[in-house]
Amino acid sequence: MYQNPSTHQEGASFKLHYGDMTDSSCLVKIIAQVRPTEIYNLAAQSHVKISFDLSEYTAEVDGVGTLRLLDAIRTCGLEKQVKFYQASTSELYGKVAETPQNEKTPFYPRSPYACAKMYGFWIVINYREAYDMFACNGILFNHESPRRGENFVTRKITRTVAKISLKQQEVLELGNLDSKRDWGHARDYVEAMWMMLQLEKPDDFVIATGETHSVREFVEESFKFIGKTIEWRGSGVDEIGVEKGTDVVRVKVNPKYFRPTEVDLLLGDASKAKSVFGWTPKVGFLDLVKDMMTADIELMKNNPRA
Ligand code: G4F
Repeated sequence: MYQNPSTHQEGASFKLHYGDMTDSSCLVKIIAQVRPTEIYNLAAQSHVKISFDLSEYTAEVDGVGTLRLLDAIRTCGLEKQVKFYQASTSELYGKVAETPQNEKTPFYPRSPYACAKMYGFWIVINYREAYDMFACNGILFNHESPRRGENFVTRKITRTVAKISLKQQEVLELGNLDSKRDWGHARDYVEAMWMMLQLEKPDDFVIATGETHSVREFVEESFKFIGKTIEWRGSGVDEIGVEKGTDVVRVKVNPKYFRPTEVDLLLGDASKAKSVFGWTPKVGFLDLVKDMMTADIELMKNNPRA
């Protein structure tokens, strides 16, 4: 089911239905028609910075939307047949109480997005306990791939660095270079979502790599991939990244990308997922950068306007 209306394709191995997380009756109709055995609730306004501008909408879709979907399952009388996956998030840890973060770490959300997801997290647990539903929270740390939206930091970096390598662009503008994330590959994380729903008993799990890297390191590794070394000069909003050997400015800080409240450091401990269903990530940080850079160079070569 999609958050926004999209096409309805006949004859494909999947079918897309029009749907909207703010419209209960359409959720009921789709579930009644499809009678699914598994539902993965990945629908969200998922951009943290945008959630400060669209705070009420984000609460509607990410928070109350989760409730609507759970209620739609009950309205269709399918609460004993459907297994439900909720895309919970490491953003719940926000201003972290401990490092690394695990399933027992207290939450301290730092954005309207994280506050909405906190409601989603708890309503899933409440419906699991109240109605004996098979409902799991996957507390996924950042997961990236060449399909990542272009306004998230990893993809913004790999797209721009790919354009710089092809001389289609000169400089990359970013916000906070020092924030640290536990970045994994989306392919590994989707497998973990599915594995959660194959368990005998529903539960909540952290999915993470157990490694953390700064935005600055992601930039450095992306430039390394195209054979350029970045040297940092200055500090704060005046910091720049210059290309070693040529002194061409390649990275600038633009405060418009700062958030009113930031999440400085995320690092997950996925040992529960490992011990309960044997999940470990296959793709490490450098291979993730490589995969995204390779795909974006190919994309920009074939379509410089992309
Ligand atoms: O890539 P980001 O926008 O991802 P963020 O905020 O960590 O959220 C993503 O991961 C969460 C899982 O933990 C999901 F729940 C959520 O839906 C989303 O998928 O930003 C990562 C970091 C932030 O600290 C941000 O301030 O990068 C910093 N950053 C620095 N410059 C930037 C930029 N982020 C963006 N989007 N754009 C910049 O220019």
